[in-house]
Amino acid sequence: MLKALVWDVDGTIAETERDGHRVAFNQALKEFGVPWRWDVQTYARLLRVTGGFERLLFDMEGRAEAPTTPHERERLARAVHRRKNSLYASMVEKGRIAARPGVRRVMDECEGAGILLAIATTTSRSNVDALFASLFGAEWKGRFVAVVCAEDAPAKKPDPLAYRMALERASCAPDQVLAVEDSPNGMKAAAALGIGTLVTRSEFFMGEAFPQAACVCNDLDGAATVGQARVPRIDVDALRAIHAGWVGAGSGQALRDASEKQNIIE
Ligand code: XBP
Ligand code: MG
Repeated sequence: MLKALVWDVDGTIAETERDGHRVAFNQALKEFGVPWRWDVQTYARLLRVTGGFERLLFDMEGRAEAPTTPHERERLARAVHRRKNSLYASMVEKGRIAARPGVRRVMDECEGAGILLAIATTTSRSNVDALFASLFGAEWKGRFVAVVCAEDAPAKKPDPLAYRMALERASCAPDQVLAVEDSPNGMKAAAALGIGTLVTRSEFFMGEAFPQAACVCNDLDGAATVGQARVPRIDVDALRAIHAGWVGAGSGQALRDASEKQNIIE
């Protein structure tokens, strides 16, 4: 039985990256006198690195203008990242980021059907607080049985730690939940525990195939193939069918086995 829906945040709840985090990063870089900016193409490439701080550090490693010692790079990255989060929060508070299609509806329908809501994200807690207060109101926390952010799970996706903690806090087994994700790294994090994933491709990952997903759609209000059927949009019946198909086919166990085998080989 489907007990909970575990949501990713960036790219899944809202398109936060191109006009949110990226713009705030560029503003913070400017304020700190850092001479480079991230255009959309560069940011698309850097998004393969999860975590804003880690992304910045990764980018600095390839830049001649970056500080030379690892210690100095880390110090600058920390300061820029902190400022970026504060700029991002101000943008979000002004209502500049909207929820993706169908997100509010699916959350409401799940609550109506007794399906729990949880969050497993690699983004900072301050970003989740700002975004969710703006989208769902000041009382948003009461709607979620677990909210796992970067500070709780420092090993970022594709590491499964955020999902492991969300399951623990929601008192759920991997086969009692579905993850909702937008990116390959997010899907891999859920798959490592055998959790089935409904992928709602975000703008930077439209071209991805997501072979390990339980179901793939372009947004929750759009059509999707669930088992043999075509559904006009994702609703509670579709979520239950996706989940039942995933568990019934033993896909979770197969992925868990593959992931364990990979860990042994590595
Ligand atoms: C996406 C991320 C985050 C954001 C920026 O997380 O990788 O790094 O891009 O947020 P998810 P921070 O899709 O798991 O929500 O700067 O706070 O890391
Ligand atoms: Mg995401």
